[in-house]
Amino acid sequence: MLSAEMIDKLNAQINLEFFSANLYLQMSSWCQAQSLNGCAGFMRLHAEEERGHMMRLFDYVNSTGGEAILGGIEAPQSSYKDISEVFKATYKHEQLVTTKINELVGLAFSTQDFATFNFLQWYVEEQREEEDLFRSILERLKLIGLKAQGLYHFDKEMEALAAQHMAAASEA
Ligand code: OFO
Repeated sequence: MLSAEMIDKLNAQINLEFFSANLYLQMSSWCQAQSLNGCAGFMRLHAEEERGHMMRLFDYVNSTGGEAILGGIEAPQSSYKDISEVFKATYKHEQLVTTKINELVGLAFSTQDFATFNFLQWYVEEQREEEDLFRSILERLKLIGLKAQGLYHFDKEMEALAAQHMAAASEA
């Protein structure tokens, strides 16, 4: 059985992952409205991945005799200046999620909750990958630029990246 404090913190993380899913889904809507369909598809796929992160936590809490509780979720930002602002926001958001995961790992370790400590290792690796992914997208965007032709290529690259992720997920 998990401590009450750990259940509360894991429930807060469930909500944060839900928020991440909504944030990326909203971004996909913004991208689609700008005719950046490759970016829209990538964000939509990422929103589904975030839902997976949420469900993994939800199932863990319930499997340990705790109760996963869904709280209110704040509305995500819906308008952006340009696509660069969108990806800067994703990178910043992933850094926040990493901080929260690290706090959970710290709590699990200091309270000798080694089952949760072990469970959280998947998130530690996932966050390293997520930060790396969004940082590399931002760097690519900087190189390609925001002018019409560059943007067209960037959008095509995002479409290919989403297809790659989908293929990798179906092999896993
Ligand atoms: Fe994007 O990793 Fe979950 O929130």
